[in-house]
Amino acid sequence: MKTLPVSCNKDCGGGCPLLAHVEDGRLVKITNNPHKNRYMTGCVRGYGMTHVVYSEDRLTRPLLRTGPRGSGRFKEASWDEALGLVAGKLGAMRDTYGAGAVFPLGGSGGCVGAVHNTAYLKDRFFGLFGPYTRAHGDYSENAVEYVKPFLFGSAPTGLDPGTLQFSNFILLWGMNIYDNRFGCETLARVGEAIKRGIPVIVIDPRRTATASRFGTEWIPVLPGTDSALMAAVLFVLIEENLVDRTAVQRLSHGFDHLERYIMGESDGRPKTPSWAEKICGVPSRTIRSLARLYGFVKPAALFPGLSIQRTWGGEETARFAVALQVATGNVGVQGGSTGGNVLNKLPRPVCGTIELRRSHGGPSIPVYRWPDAVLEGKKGGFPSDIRLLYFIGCNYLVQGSDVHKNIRALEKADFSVCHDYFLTPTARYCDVVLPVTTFLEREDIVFPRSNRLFYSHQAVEPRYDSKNDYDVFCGLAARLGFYDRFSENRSADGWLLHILENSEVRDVERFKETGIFEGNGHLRTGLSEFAADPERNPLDTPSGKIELYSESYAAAGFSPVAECRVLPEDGEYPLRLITPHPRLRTHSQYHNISWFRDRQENVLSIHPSDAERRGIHNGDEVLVRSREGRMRVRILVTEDILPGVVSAYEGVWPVFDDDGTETAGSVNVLTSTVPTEPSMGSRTHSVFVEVSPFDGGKNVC
Ligand SMILES: Nc1nc2c(c(=O)[nH]1)N[C@H]1C(S)=C(S)[C@@H](COP(=O)(O)OP(=O)(O)OC[C@H]3O[C@@H](n4cnc5c(=O)[nH]c(N)nc54)[C@H](O)[C@@H]3O)O[C@H]1N2
Ligand SMILES: Nc1nc2c(c(=O)[nH]1)N[C@H]1C(S)=C(S)[C@@H](COP(=O)(O)OP(=O)(O)OC[C@H]3O[C@@H](n4cnc5c(=O)[nH]c(N)nc54)[C@H](O)[C@@H]3O)O[C@H]1N2
Ligand SMILES: [Mo]
Repeated sequence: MKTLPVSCNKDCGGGCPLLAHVEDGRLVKITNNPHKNRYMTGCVRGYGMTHVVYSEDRLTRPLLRTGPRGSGRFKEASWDEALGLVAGKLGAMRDTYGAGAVFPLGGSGGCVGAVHNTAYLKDRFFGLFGPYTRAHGDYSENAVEYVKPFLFGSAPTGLDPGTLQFSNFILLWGMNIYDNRFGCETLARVGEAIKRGIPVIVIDPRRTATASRFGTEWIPVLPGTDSALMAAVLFVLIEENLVDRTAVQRLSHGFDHLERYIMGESDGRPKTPSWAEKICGVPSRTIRSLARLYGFVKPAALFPGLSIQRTWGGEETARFAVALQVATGNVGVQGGSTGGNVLNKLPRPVCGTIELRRSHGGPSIPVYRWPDAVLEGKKGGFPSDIRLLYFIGCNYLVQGSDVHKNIRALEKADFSVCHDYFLTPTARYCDVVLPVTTFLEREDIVFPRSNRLFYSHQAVEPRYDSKNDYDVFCGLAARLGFYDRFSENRSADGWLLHILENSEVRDVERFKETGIFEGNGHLRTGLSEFAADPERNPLDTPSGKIELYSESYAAAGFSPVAECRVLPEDGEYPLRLITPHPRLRTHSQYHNISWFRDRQENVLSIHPSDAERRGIHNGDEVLVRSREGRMRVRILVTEDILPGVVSAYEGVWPVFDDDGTETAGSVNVLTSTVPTEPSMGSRTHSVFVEVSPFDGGKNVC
């Protein structure tokens, strides 16, 4: 038996230090890397990768479609035939319609590596191919990333989780650290804080495992209304003289404008707790005590979850979250936070990637609107007419909002390609499916969300006839005449060596042996230099400070200060649906693996009062309807969710019955591609639905 350090290379904010146990060339099990510190842990999705690598569903050879799209009818082909076909189509498309007809999508599937990184590889390949149509932004953090430059300029934000040892109060605002990964240390650090006896408040429409196991208090809030709650917390801070005026003065610009809005001087509506209660459902007493706690106890770390910005008006919650941290003097203070984003964006040890940095030059479309762009093209106001779809490291048929629309977009394309290791619903609709390796079948450097690098060894040989994404692109680049520029005449391992040679890592052997390279300092708080001396270390914003009032933001037609912006209620669809991330999947990954599927229930949670009103009992099958689609699912009646809210996890692979009703619980049949503006980002947590008992199909309208 040999053991090799590996690291889970998934889009889950983890990037965990693991150890592969290999016997006779076969992966036997995965455990934690013994060289990790005591706070780092892997999770079940990393330990369980053996089920993925050896799954019977693994794609074995390239597939060419023979039946209608989505039918699942394919024939096997050699790599030469498949690559020849794809390269031929790409070249012909570019010659006939221009590179703008080609639309590559994805890049999150295996996305935290230096070389085998579907985002970098896609951009590198298509960047050399020509001015293709690019999808910009992302599904995860679009709204917060959009507002950050207006607030902070280009300064990196975030904190090392070790700094939580200095916090005297932690506020998890729409964040579920128990089920979701945000780096591999956060959970243990918050756990330690709890043991110290500090308050940890969880603000979430659901009583999650985070709230029940880690929270000292759960504050349920109606989804998509956090901007009202935040405004009212600010109101109390102002009214009760709890604002740290010195910090506000030193660090920010425009608090006076925000204050006028909060106190109702600009619009005649003071944002009092009782005003907010009607919008967000949190009792005004609770709002007041939350504000007092946050105003008095320092330092306090406010973590704005990404969920609160994947809502209608998510830009506002992201801006308010920063205003709250400024107002309480917690910005850039150890134990406080810099809450631009919950994911640590602080620098990592010097280490390159295979990314090709150059300007793209082609048309660009917000990723949240990809199916609209395919379906509507220039006639619909989009910058290009798209004909060829290229999916790599994503399952957007399932994960993009409005599954029916996604299917129509895939049906409309002239040609489509997918790299994956399973025949996902997206791959099923493609013309060519190319089987690729998992992270355990190739060598890479992985970037965790901390000041470290992880080395991930190739633990086993690639299964069947699968190739690395890198080698697939090499094959296509060779056929299209730009192999030299794409590969720079290096193999994937050659790239790794090249990157290591130019990195901060001096002792490469030791790095490979332990799998962990420690950067300098793990107690960093973003913006700390600025906060310590804003005169000497100004931000690169117009005022040099955090801009709570921004003229340039207002140029997009929105308020220059954060404001309460909530999706108006919909009488026909009275329940608010949220679709959080599941513990036992990374989005849609693992859904097809029975070991995981059997342990992750796909149900719709509803409060007893809402169930009773609709004649629904626990365990019933129900019909969920939105303006976009219909879904059948089993119901879980529970007190662990706020009345008026229903919740089902994202990531189920859809199954349709004859009349188009989804029957497996794939929530994106219910969501909409109308984005939150101005960021044009995802609003999957702002969806209105109605739920009714399922009566065997008679109530389907
Ligand atoms: N196990 C696992 N971990 C993951 C992932 C995964 O798929 N599986 N995905 C990773 C990725 S790519 C991302 S982007 C992050 C996602 O991170 P988040 O966006 O933070 O995750 P969600 O599960 O959508 O939401 C977190 C919590 O917020 C609550 N919530 C939903 N809407 C609202 C709201 O309007 N207000 C408030 N206050 N709370 C709300 C949900 O009930 C949930 O408990 O997680 C990462 N980690
Ligand atoms: N309703 C709802 N929808 C959501 C969300 C939500 O909260 N609610 N969350 C959104 C968020 S935050 C995100 S990030 C997106 C995620 O959307 P996606 O990125 O589409 O999600 P995954 O299901 O993780 O799909 C990744 C695919 O890449 C494949 N893969 C893994 N590793 C590799 C590799 O190395 N190479 C290749 N070629 N393929 C690989 C996997 O098998 C999988 O099929 O979903 C979004 N969709
Ligand atoms: Mo995400």
